Amino acid sequence: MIDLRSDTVTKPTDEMRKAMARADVGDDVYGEDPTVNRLQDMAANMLGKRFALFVPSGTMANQLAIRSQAQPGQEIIVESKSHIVRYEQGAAGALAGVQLHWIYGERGVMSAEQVEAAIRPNDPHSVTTALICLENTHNAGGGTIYPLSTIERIRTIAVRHRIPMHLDGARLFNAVAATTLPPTVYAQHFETVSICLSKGLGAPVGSLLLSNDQHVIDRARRFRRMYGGAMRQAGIVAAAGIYALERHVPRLKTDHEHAKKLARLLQQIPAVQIVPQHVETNILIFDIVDEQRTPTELVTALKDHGVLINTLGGNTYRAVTHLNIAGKQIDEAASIFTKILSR
Ligand code: TLP
Repeated sequence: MIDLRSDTVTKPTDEMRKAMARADVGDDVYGEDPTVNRLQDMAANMLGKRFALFVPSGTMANQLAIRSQAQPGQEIIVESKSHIVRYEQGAAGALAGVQLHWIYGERGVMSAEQVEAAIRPNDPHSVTTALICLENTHNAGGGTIYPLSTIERIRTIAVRHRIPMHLDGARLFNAVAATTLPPTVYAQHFETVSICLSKGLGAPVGSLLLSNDQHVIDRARRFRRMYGGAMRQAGIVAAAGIYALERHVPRLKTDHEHAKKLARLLQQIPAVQIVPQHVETNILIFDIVDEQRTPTELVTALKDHGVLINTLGGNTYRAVTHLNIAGKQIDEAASIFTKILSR
């Protein structure tokens, strides 16, 4: 099966499993897991932040960033298709008590002007803006890399209004691999950054929340406990994260090449509408016009022939390349699409 549903489906490599089996562990609620501590230090160094907190998921990392920096009744600025808006089960409202002010970005990217216009006035009638959240790369936008110049412009506005910024960097290392900009160059503009080890980096579990602010990380640690995310001998999974950060960052370029190749091959199929230039990293978002089948039937037909993809609603679909997809499977996947869609 060529599983292009997500880069979350990757399985740990044998070497990664060996690193997990060898991991030295302790109780992380006491701060005594040496492998978790090493991962946190390593990630903090890579991102140029002083503190890091290991958490079970990207969703939790985002939610801890929100809960730790915004008060119930405040508002946060987010892009309309961001993971925080679409895929976190309304947690920002349910758990942090904040309301979302969402902006319709261009393939997930908000402009500085849009962000500035969304900041609430300092007026006793008005709700207050507590946090500005960006997502890089932007998942539902199609793996879009946030242009650094846009981040810088948004940052200037945020500083002027004294509003902290959070980066959902679940796939920050895809942006790093594609642009060759160091992660610190992105991270410096944000009070908090979340990164995921379980996406393109290929670890089975785990994310980190990073910040220079000890107070924010201390609060996040308390809320991690509240949300049920304080783990014990988590070094077993942290070891996979260390392995992934040490070995799997440069290879993300291969996933990007595969995604671009798949986009070019899919473009040749008349029923597929895709703009290959928009495929900047490992995510392809495209439309398929199929008069014969519903989206569910189409996905099932592809599955029956050995390709798995996700529907995003309407005629829109998503395919994601990753560690467990070999180059020849890109050609195979494209010919399966051609076969199914030419019937
Ligand atoms: N994304 C998943 C699904 O939840 C949609 C996927 O298959 O792409 N931020 C971003 C930008 C993400 O794409 C994801 C996961 C998360 C956060 C959440 O990570 P987890 O699944 O670890 O909670």
